[in-house]
Amino acid sequence: MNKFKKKILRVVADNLPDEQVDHIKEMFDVMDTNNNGDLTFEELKHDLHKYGQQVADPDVQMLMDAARSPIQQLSTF
Ligand SMILES: [Ca+2]
Repeated sequence: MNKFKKKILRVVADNLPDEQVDHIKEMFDVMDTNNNGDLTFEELKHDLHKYGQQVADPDVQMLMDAARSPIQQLSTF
């Protein structure tokens, strides 16, 4: 991940209201199909396709990074 993208993700995570972070966490939990606390590229891609979303691989990666960032920050509290 490049520095610019990292910075964007950090800003997004820092500015999300708590409810939104909760919502993202719920989504994360649903998508974490093997419940190992981590969301893999394949899990996210599979879930998006399940709901009929045809998303290109780089976009899946971007979504994964965006979803992960707030979760990882939460886990450091
Ligand atoms: Ca998983």
